[in-house]
Amino acid sequence: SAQAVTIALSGAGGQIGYAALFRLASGDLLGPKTPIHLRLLEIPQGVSAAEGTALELTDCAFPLLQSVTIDTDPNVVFEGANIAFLVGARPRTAGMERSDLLSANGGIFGPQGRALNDHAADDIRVIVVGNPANTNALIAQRNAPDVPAERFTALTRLDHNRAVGILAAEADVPVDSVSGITIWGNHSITQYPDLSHAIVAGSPALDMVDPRWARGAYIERVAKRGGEIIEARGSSSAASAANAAIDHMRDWVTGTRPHEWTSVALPSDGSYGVPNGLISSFPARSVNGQWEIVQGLTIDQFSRERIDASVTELLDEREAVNALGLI
Ligand code: NAX
Repeated sequence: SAQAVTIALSGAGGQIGYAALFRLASGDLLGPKTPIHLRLLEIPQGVSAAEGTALELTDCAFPLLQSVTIDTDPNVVFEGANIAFLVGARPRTAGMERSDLLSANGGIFGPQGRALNDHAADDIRVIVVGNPANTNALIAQRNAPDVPAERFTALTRLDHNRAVGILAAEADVPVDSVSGITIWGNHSITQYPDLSHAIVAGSPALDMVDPRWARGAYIERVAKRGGEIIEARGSSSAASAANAAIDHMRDWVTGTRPHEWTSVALPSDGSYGVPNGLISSFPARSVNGQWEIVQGLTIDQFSRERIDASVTELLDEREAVNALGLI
């Protein structure tokens, strides 16, 4: 069998952790030949729940699962990690200002970034799921100066998968007949799900669905899908979020399908006018284990305004964490 891979996951006692860990241990990420070590990070209040999950992992008797350990110290958990899912974060609670939220998360993602810098394996790949995901990823990345910046990404694949599913339902085609969708910008309400280049069953999406829907209700439905799930389920997206994080990491390691792209929040190289270094969602392909931003897409005025609005929000968040001394 292949060499064992060490996967670290923070927030292991939470609901996304519960939805992700069994799939990671069963081989959904790296296939049926790669042995897995799981390293679980929690805060003291979450350790017992993570221990329960670890007991259940034992009870699955997964052939690939070599070991599971739990710790509250990121320096211990990230030792030798090849892959890190940073899921645990400080949620916004009543009365919390945005600066309180950013500073509480800075207190998490700063130390985690330093721990990754000092202890992770040379090939470390990081995805941040915990919100505000893009800016938390930026904080971790800036605190890990010895790790190449492009190894830090944030999850917009859930938004992307939602955008695919909702378009396919509207056009009444199977999801694999849909391609060329992009989520731009921040994983927030300002995100821009863009159908300008999307294809539905071989034809431009904007010929297959009402273009007013595509640039109106559709954008809102995708951007507010998280709220729709909370209303229906009574708690936030968990299995779909775990699934998207695994899709993101699998594509990163093993490559996107030929002629297809996905959406990834990654450090900008200035493409499409997004300021350098900002962790913003782009159309991207994974080639030889590295994300490449899809180049040369035409951006019309509607798209330009939408992208700029979300990027402005990201710039504001960067400014705020900079002022707080977090980056
Ligand atoms: P839960 O509250 O169920 O679990 C979070 C877990 O993280 C808890 O067990 C908590 O003890 C732990 N935790 C908190 N701070 C930690 C730290 N410093 N180190 C290690 N563990 C820590 O939340 P869950 O539903 O699992 O969601 C986790 C995060 O994902 C939230 O921030 C949520 O907003 C975010 N989401 C992001 C999405 C995305 O598309 N980017 C979508 C899904 C999700 O809402």
